[in-house]
Amino acid sequence: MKTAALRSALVSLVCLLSAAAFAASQDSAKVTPDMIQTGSDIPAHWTQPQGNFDYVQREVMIPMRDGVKLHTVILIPKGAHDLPMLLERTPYNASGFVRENSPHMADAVWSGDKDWADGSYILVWQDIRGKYGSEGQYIMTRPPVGPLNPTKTDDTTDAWDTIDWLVKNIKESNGKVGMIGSSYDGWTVAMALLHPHPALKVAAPESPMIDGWMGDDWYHYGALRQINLDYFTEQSSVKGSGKPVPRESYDDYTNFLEAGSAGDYADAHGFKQIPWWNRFAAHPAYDAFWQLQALDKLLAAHPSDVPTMWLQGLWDQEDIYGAVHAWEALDKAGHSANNHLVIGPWWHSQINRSAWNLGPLKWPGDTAAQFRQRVMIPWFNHYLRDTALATPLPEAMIYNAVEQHWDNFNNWKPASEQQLTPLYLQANMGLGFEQAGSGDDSYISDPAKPVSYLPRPIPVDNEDRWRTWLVQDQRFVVDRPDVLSYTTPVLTKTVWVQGAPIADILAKTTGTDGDFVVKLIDVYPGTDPTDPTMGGYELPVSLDIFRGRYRKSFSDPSAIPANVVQEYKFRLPTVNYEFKPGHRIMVQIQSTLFPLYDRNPQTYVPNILFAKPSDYQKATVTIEHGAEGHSAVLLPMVAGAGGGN
Ligand code: PG9
Repeated sequence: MKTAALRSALVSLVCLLSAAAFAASQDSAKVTPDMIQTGSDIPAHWTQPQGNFDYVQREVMIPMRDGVKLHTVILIPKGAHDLPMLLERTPYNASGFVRENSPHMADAVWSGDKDWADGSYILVWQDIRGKYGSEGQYIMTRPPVGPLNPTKTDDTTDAWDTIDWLVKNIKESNGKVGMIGSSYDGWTVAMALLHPHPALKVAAPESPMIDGWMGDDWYHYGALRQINLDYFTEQSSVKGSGKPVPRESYDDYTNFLEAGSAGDYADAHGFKQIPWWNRFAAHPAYDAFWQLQALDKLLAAHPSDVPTMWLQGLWDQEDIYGAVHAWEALDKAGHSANNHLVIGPWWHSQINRSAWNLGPLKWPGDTAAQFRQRVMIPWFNHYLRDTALATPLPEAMIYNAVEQHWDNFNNWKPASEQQLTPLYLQANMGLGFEQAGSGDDSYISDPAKPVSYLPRPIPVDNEDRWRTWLVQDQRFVVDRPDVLSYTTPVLTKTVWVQGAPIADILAKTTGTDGDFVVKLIDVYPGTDPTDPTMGGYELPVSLDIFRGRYRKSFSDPSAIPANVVQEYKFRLPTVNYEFKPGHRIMVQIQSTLFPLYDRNPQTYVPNILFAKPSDYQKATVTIEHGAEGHSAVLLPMVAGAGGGN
């Protein structure tokens, strides 16, 4: 009985507890107003707490003299006062230069900028007119105010107005500005130098685009760099970041060959909508359109007192012409005291990355970081922070890629003042300092089978292959019947070249137009015990292309008389190179470098960009090294080795 009473009491208790739990669960299922969101979960304004940040980021719209406002991103170290400002003006999205949402300024910025983000500089990036966050209209490398620009503004006035605003409004600054930037951003530095604001105290145009027709991004001596056609859509189809041209094939050799002329390719991909393409395509020769925006000439005519470091790479695959020619023009005009030339062992813009190597060429350390930290920043500090310089910057610093050190020069000679020694093409594919044997060599140049500039396939967006194509082992073309390779015997003494070699080719062709590609190559010994992969390597030391119709005048092209020997004389990129004993020197000649450069139809037409399929004809090209002319590469040879001057 006792047990039954206890059981019944327990059952009652369980029932009671269950009822209470049910009532409680009824309460917790109640929906209250704070559970419901009817608007967006994204706040109208988000503020990142930055208590632990070591910098402050400001975004401002800086007004220009015509009222247009330019979007500007400014990073200021926390608690800063009396700091100089480093300004970069860019068409490549100022906001994108601050890549990481990090509390530390050096982690927030990218690559080479980290060296400037140690708390001793205010960093400023600005979108140029018409790009990304800036107002106004975009014009590709907008020509200076003048005949090609009837407005009152250009990138000289915009830089001036920006610097003026910065020194008046950034209270944390010491009122001094340095400008820096590579490629297009190097061009904006050069433009600022045409009439610099007095607060601009120092400048470094890095791999700047200076003359787009002669030897930078668009043409080299009149041959179109058609691989850059992607740049037209990426840069000019929309205000922000445009897309490259869509491809049918993985291999760009096929894409461009099947398209026909560069103009056909552009038409097929909608380029007629882009005003820049229409202007560009109407001026294939070096007429007023190009002459009046060639910055080397403009800089020499309007020299500044701003201490300026002109930088580029020895194997700069995009703008190998600009810095050297700007510096030479200024030097010739008597302005070498404040203008310095620096050529490092770098691909295009590698000064702002790490540079332990360039393709297979390895350096003893990060040559770009070392240069930034040991030379460039102390030099900027000197002008912007009044710090002493341990040693003055020499007139020129050029890396010696063979001895792997920098050579300093206090009397670097512009190409026109150099003593040149001809290295002659000889019979039996020989090469030497004497004219030897008599004769010529011929090849058939067929526009249907152009010589590739890289081993195929050439994928469209392979950055590594693009950056290193100028150091590509040339053995991949040496067996082609349309590539002539002249080689010296094995060297017993060092041949040291410092300056710009000149190709002096005497040739005839059965066509009425044609291109000449000349490469100066270092042929490594067959074996290399320290690095077997370099055995027999054929390293291009300096190379370029020349469009035959411009042999007499860049502005006034003329048909080549068929079967009549003509001289094709053109300057190759500047070098500081030692061909060592045991190596051989090679000179290679060919008529195409495809698809980097468009094909010459080899029949004279008014505008090669719009050549028709029937204009593309095979031609027999004959290179002379005898009675009809002595083709050579003229070398700026120097005696001895090591040092500088
Ligand atoms: N080489 C690129 C460029 C400069 C100027 C005009 C067009 C292209 C660059 O890297 O910015």
